[in-house]
Amino acid sequence: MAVIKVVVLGDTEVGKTSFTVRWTQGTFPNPALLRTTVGASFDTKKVTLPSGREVTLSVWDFGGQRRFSEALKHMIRGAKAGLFFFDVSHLPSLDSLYSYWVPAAEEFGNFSFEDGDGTRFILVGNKIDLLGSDFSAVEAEMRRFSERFGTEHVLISAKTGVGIEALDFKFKELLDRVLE
Ligand code: G3D
Ligand code: MG
Repeated sequence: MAVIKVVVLGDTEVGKTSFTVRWTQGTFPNPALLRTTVGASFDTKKVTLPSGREVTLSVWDFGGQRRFSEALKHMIRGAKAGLFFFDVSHLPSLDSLYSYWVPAAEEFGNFSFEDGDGTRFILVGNKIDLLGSDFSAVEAEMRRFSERFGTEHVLISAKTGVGIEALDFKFKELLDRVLE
């Protein structure tokens, strides 16, 4: 079965590990475990795509600080698709996607957003459980990102699980398109 490398990119503390664990194992991780993430780690997940095709995802979650750029380079190289993660209750983490994580994907992963590689990524706004009921401002910001880079976007809470099923489905559709 084909193994597809997937990267989860974004600042520390935005919830990448919480999401990855929940997505691949179905549980919200114990906080004590989160702190042990050092460098990059990966989990695998067998999925059936909407087309019926079966693939194994190796989901790479970058746990290090930006300064560990050698590890980051290694992690991004060879990835076919990914998620750009930010914390909706802390918008500087969205700015970091523009200033650091998108350029890192272009430099280390040979993705070109000008040439349409945005279709290989989904922008994920995490922690909507902290946001109250008015998502319009953050949705406007997410649309702006998506229009610029050609991604799709979703709102989730890795903590409550809201939105994860929708993200899972969108991502499988994405994989069917990019693996053709
Ligand atoms: P990272 O892997 O991107 O660095 P983590 O982020 O998954 O380690 O999560 C960072 C902190 O955010 C953790 O809290 C985690 O429990 C919390 N978190 C992750 N996702 C959500 C979410 O959807 N909602 C809320 N409210 N919190 C979330 P601690 O306190 O353990 O540092
Ligand atoms: Mg982490």
